[in-house]
Amino acid sequence: MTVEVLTVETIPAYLASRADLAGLVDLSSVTVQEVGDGNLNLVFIVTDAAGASLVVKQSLPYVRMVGESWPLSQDRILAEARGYDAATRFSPDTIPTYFGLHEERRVIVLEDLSAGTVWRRALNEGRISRGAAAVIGRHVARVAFGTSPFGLDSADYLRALAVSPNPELERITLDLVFTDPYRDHPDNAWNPAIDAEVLGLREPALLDEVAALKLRFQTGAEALVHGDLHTGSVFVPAEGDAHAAPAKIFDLEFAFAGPVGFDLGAFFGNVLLAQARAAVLDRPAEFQEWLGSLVAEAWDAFEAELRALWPTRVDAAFTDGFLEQWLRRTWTDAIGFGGLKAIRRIVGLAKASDIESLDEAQHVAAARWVLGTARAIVEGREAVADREALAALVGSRLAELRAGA
Ligand code: SR1
Ligand code: MG
Repeated sequence: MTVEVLTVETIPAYLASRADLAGLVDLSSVTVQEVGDGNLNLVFIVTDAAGASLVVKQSLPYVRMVGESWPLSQDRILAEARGYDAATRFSPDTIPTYFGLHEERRVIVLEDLSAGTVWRRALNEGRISRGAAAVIGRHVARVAFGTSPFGLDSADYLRALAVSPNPELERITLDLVFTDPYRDHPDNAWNPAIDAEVLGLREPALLDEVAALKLRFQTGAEALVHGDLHTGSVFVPAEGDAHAAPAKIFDLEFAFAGPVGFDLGAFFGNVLLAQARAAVLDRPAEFQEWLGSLVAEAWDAFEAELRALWPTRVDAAFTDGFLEQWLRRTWTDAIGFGGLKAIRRIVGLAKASDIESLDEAQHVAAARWVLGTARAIVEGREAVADREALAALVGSRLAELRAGA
């Protein structure tokens, strides 16, 4: 089914037809801007003369970054709505206020957070955002617990699984993260100076690990996960705004029933990109040290929240000893997925501005470093037992990058 696409001109009449939204903005004085700068959707910010505002998001019948030649069902907004429903229930303070789904128009309406900054941009500018990584950890733990067999009885978990398909977007992730960077594909592109590193990604030792992680992604339906939790899916406060929440997570259209480590990994992989950028730009030591603390901050918050929720689990057969096993497994998954999430942003479609906006010499050095470091993490992840071991691995490689810069 394809529904009529909204425009800046049609938004006021559309909102006027939504009695459930009456009073959120004064429709007699609104201005509308289309601000979607992501890869997939339309995003409108609607602001009235008094400054009240909201966001209207509609899925397009194709992939925005490519165009109508890549059709994509507008049903993905239903997956995003399920993601917001779950997050609203289990972690309302880590997402924008969600005003609900209008299924017939494939539209969701959200609190406008645009007074803040997308975290990737803040990182690119060298800004420190304290507490944001902990928000990610807490959010992942709460939604994971609430939507998994830890928080749901078995029948509810199975029912939730049955109504949580997101096959088209899962397919995009399977292709872009787990498949295309490791073979010839027309959407791949890289600077020829890193040919050797890119072609090295096709060595069997790595391909075997990519395969294991791909199967884990496809079959590890532990909980409803965000599915695309990179630093472009997080708002942090504008510089100097001491009153705003430390971070809010948005863009849940890739939500699916998957392994909990996938969301943490998405964040970890993007921290790696930010670290490479900061090193080649010789950012101040305080900023680089803070970047080096983000994985631990997110993981510690995740673990603490999970441990706090554990006594409320619905099934005592999940023993305390099993929790230790599960946390270890989730850590290993997370760093593996993180490595692959970093690699895809260097080689495949949909690259990251952290690396793309560098000048050529810096770009080459950073991209080469990301590939080598990500590969070492993926291949060695069983031995990278905890956040200290990961920090040591990344830290020693960063020292080499800085020495060569
Ligand atoms: C075709 S969509 C490309 C990418 O944009 C999203 O942010 C996801 O990361 C996806 O892989
Ligand atoms: Mg997105």
